[in-house]
This record gives sequence, structure tokens and C-alpha cells, in this order.
Amino acid sequence: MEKTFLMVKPDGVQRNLIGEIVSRFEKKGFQLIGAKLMIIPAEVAEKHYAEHKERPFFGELVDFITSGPVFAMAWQGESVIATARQMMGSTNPKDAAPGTIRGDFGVTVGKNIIHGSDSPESAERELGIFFKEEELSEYSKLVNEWIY
Ligand code: FUP
Repeated sequence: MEKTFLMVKPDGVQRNLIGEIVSRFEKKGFQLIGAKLMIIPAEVAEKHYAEHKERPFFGELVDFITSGPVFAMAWQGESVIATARQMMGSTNPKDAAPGTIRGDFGVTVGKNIIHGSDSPESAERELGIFFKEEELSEYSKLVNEWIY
């Protein structure tokens, strides 16, 4: 079963959106297999956002993501990577459709509430940065039989 890394960013945590966000993915039919509230060390943030190292906003991005606790999550389900990205909406909340997380709760690209892996390669890489293998619980849920 496909897995992805999702994270409520510091703005989402401060705005009490953890429950709302977890609820959306649960109701969709995806399964939470790992989660932790944490403050990201700067070197971990730099590794996570390494692809943006040369971008002008890199410094601000690292400062922001380390500015308060985040809620890091591992989710599992069929096509969860692409579907979670659709549920999140466009990177810039001004372009994100109503009904998406960024469309419903975000205003600016700098504070866009949630992160989600954009490909199987980044999902594997990011899950590896934030979780040890033994921190992910793969367990069967009766409800899954009504989804698949
Ligand atoms: P996404 O995959 O949707 O999170 O978007 P990106 O990987 O392209 O960007 C990562 C983060 O960088 C965004 F969530 C917000 C931030 N960003 C900016 O602050 N300014 C920009 O112009 C683009 C991205």
C-alpha cells in the first residue's frame, strides 16, 4: 500500500487545524500509521527542503518551518500521494480551490498550512527523514474492508 509524508506546518498548529486536517484524511479513507508533534531542528529542515536550497526564499522557509511545533504524519492508502496533494490544493493558497485545505484555510504562500510529498521518491525520502521504520504502525482496520 502506498505511503506518504504529510505535515501540519507551524501556522496550522498555531491555528488549531491539526484535528481538522487529520479528520479530512481519515474521512477520505486513508489510514494514519505514524504521527508526532515536534520542533524541527534547523539541519533537518535544510535536509527536508534541500531541493529549494538555491531559491531566494530558502532562508525564510527554514526559519518558518522551525519557528514552532509541526505535526508530522505518515499516511497510507491507494494513490495517497497524489490524492493528498489534491486535497491540499495549490502551493499558493490564492490559487487553491475552495474545498482544499490551502483553499479553505490559507492566504499566503509563505504560510500555507500543510506539506505533502509530491512523488513516490520524495515520500520515501521524507518519511525516512522524519520517522524510523519502527515508528510506523502497519495494522489492519476493519473499515478498510469497506473502502477497498
Ligand atoms: P509544495 O510542494 O506545494 O509544498 O511546494 P514547493 O515544494 O514548491 O514549495 C515548498 C514551500 O516553499 C511552500 F510550501 C512554500 C514555500 N514557497 C515560498 O515561500 N515561496 C515560493 O515562491 C514558493 C514556495
